[in-house]
Amino acid sequence: MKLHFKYILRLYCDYPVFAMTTLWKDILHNVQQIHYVAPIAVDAALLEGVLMRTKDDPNTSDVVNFAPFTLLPSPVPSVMLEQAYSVQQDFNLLVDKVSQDTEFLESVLASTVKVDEFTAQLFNIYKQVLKEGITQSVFLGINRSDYMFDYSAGDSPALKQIEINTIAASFGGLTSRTTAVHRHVLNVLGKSKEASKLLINNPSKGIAIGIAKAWELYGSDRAVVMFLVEEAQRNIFDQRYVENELWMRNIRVIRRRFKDVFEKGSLDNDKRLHIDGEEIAVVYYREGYVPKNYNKQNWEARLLLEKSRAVKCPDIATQLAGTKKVQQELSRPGVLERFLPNTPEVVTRLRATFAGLYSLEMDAEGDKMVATAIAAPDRFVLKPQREGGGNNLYDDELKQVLEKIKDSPERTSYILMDKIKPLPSLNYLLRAHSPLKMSECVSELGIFGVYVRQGQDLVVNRHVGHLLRTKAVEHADGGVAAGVAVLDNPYVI
Ligand SMILES: Nc1ncnc2c1ncn2[C@@H]1O[C@H](COP(=O)(O)OP(=O)(O)O)[C@@H](O)[C@H]1O
Ligand SMILES: N[C@@H](CCC(=O)N[C@@H](CS)C(=O)NCC(=O)O)C(=O)O
Ligand SMILES: [Mg+2]
Repeated sequence: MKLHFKYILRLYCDYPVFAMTTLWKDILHNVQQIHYVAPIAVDAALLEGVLMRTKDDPNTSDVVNFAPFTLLPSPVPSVMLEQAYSVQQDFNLLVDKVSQDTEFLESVLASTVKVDEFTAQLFNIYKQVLKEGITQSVFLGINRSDYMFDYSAGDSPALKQIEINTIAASFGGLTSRTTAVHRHVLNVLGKSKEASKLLINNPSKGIAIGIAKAWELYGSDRAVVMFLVEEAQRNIFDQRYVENELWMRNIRVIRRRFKDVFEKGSLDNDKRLHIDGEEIAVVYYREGYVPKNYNKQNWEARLLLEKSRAVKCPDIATQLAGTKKVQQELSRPGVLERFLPNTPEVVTRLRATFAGLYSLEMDAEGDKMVATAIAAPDRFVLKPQREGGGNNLYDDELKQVLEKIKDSPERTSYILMDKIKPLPSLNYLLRAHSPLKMSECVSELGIFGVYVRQGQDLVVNRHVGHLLRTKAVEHADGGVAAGVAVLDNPYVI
């Protein structure tokens, strides 16, 4: 009897592993069927509007491609999805609190700003705004907390946060159209029962509702929302989904670049922001998170925006709150308690999602971690203060870089993180002009969070949907925008 119980328990515990590795087994190896259904999937994506402009022609919609996506939805254990959703409002609250703690941001980023020019520039703007006094009274956060499922401790997965994106958290629009694509693919494959299990998901609507609330609280019917957009606008359709939700609510949207703000933006006596005769209520940044987005004029434009009364999403402090260095410091004992006193259950929920994160400050603790990572580089990821994918260092490269900078303060521009070991599953990654082949893949789950604060009152705090991105295991790093990962949907197991 005892043995029997143990056997059942083991089977139960192994269930996610079993389901992760066997889902769609009957389809994946049927080459003829795959070749039949892949073009159907691509047409469905085009019909649904899962679109991206091309690399060669990023500023017209004359020729567009489907955005890359998986042929089949990928397995996601239900406990992982539930846990990720259940902690999102806590993360919203945390980011908002960190963004208001000047002393914390200053002390945590002190070494980083000495060696990282980009963080230093952002920090300078932050300081200038603080010095002049913050005129913005409504705050809007749109973030995405990203996770992978770690199987390094055995057969049951642990939800581990990769990072939280507090600026330009993307693909909430396109992903809301991918569910219909996978549903169609599964129906065509005779899996209508499975198709009906796919979750409804529309982050762009929740994001727009957040922007609309911030616009309303700004309190001027005539004012518009400004999307601050890139020079090369490949991902415009993802943005249009949010934009069109706002138009449907009778909120006018304009799209401008930093250059336009530099040339034509101005502040009035009340620090209200104006451009081309329009008053701006909300600035929604889809640009401004990497050094190459800035030249001298663009930095000036950023400063002007930050000085204004307009609701910036994010304001400069919230962008800084999303840095990797802050993420690492939040994992130190006692730090979460500083921001969330008297709510130990919230602290426990948040901390459970933290992977090992280590500082490389010029002290004994930093020395020890440098030596540990050089001795076992495959256990870690070395991360600079950058966003957008493709910046992290792994394995030999990690070792070489650490060996080079180990005695220099330059090492404090990085943080070190335990490497997550997800369980790979098989899929086909569909990308325009790429051959159809089966790949061993891993997925990253993101949950979108939206909050609005007026003065000290948090008037909105919600999770608004998810994004699953999947990449071939050969790539250690990189998202959809970087051309590595593709859009996906969770198939809950
Ligand atoms: N600790 C980790 N373990 C395994 N892979 C990781 C880890 N951290 C990051 N990655 C991979 O690197 C990618 C980029 O890292 P991330 O921290 O999200 O930086 P970015 O801001 O550039 O998106 C992730 O999407 C993930 O694929
Ligand atoms: N500028 C583009 C891309 C923005 C971008 O790369 N955002 C990052 C966060 S800073 C992201 O969410 N990337 C997801 C991915 O590329 O997979 C946009 O606004 O759509
Ligand atoms: Mg990322």
